[in-house]
Order: sequence, then C-alpha cells, then structure tokens
Amino acid sequence: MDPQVKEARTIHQTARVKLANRRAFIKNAVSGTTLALFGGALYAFSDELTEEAHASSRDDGRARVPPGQRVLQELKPMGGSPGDPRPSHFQLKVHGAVKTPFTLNLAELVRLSPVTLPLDVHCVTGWSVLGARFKGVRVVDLAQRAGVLSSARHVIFEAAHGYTANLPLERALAPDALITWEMNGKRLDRAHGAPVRAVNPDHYFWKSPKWLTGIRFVERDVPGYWEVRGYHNYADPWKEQRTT
Ligand SMILES: Nc1nc2c(c(=O)[nH]1)N[C@H]1C(S)=C(S)[C@@H](COP(=O)(O)O)O[C@H]1N2
Ligand SMILES: [Mo]
Repeated sequence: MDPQVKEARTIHQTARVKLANRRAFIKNAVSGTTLALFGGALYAFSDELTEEAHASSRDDGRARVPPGQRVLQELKPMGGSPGDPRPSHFQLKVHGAVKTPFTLNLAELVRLSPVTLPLDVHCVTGWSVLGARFKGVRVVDLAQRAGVLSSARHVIFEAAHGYTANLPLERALAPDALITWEMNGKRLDRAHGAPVRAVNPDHYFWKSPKWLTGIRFVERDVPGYWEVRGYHNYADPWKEQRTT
C-alpha cells in the first residue's frame, strides 16, 4: 500500500478512537468527572481516579500520584516538531561512551526482547495518566548490548529536530525505562511520537522524547531542550522539581 494512504488511514482510525473515547468521557461526566478543554479538545479529569490514586501508594512507598497532579484517562498530545513517522525510515543510534556503538532499524528493535509494562506518566502541566501499557525494549538492555564505558555518567535521549532530554545514568537504566512503539495494544500514533519514543517514568514527561533518534551515553551532563529553558535538570515529580 502507498505509505501516504496508509498514514492517512492510520490518522483516520486514530480520530475514530478519539471520538469513541470522547463519548465515553461524556458518559462518565454524570458522576465524578471534571471536563477540561485543552487546545480545543475535551479531556476528562477523573475526580474519582484522582482521589483513589492520591490515597494509594506504590511499592516504593511514594504516593501513586505526585503532589499537584490530577489524573487524566488518556495522554493529552502536547505537541512538538514531529519526526518522520514512516517505520521503514526509522533508525535508532546507540552511541557515545560505549564500546560498541550500533544503529537499529525498527524491525531489529522490535526483535530484541520487548516487555509490556504498565507505566504512570506525569506531565509538568499537572496531568498524569496511570498504568498505560507500553511495549518496548528496556534502555538497560540496549546499554548492555553497547557496552557502556565505566566513565559514562549521563544519558542524552535524542529526537527529531534536535529535541533532547538528559538523565543521570542510573535513572536512565531503571528497569521501567523503555524505548517503546506501542501503547495499550496499538502502535503509537504520530502525535505521541511514532514510530518510537522513550518513556522514562518517575520523571516529568518532558524527559520522555517522542520521535526518538538516538541514545547517547556521556561523561559530562548536557542539559536538554527544556532543561536549558528553565525546567529542572532532574524533574522528580514527587519533589515537584518543575522549574529551576
Ligand atoms: N521530540 C519531542 N519529544 C517530546 C516533546 C517535544 O516537544 N519533542 N515534548 C515533551 C513534553 S513537554 C511532554 S509533556 C511529552 C508529551 O507527550 P504526549 O504528547 O505523548 O502526551 O512529550 C515530551 N517529548
Ligand atoms: Mo510537557
């Protein structure tokens, strides 16, 4: 099939899913849901989910929802400059302070050992989504394959049009840090980073680049796109490290 036709179909299907979800939101509105408008689209904060989640805690003892966050039922597309969505054009470069740098295409990436994990994401603008199921490869598995040098201390996630996000090495290698192409059983749509994005949970969501192109291991920290624009270098939602 012509890739453009295929892409148009995907966009159409995504729009239909969104419409169905929106109908479900409106149904929910009868009890315990706050509707909010963002950029012309309707989003539902579930008061019930927010309350429940604020009262529950995680295995590590932290509150399920960090302070100042409210729970949304689905990711809100936050924009950015999209990369090339064509799966056949995807390349992920794993490089920097490693013994064996390598580049993977999408077929090679999805053949590594993917895991599916329910992850929570927390946007600095105040919304969180809990337990979205992301399928992907652990960053730590890619790091092992590349043979990270003992001098490496930080990881730079690189994306289309120069967007980057930096994390200390040990945080980037957390077992739930994923390079992902699928959310809730469906390929990522373009707005959410197709074909591949990073998800680095336990940090504000700007640390999760969409339209990922590379993972670079470095000895010295390199503040990323938002980090040089006044956002906090570590971005811990439980410490509300929003800005500097
Ligand atoms: N390449 C790229 N990745 C990005 C961004 C961006 O502008 N470009 N925005 C970040 C921000 S600020 C947020 S909150 C999340 C939003 O992801 P979503 O649009 O899938 O909800 O993506 C992050 N990743
Ligand atoms: Mo954001």
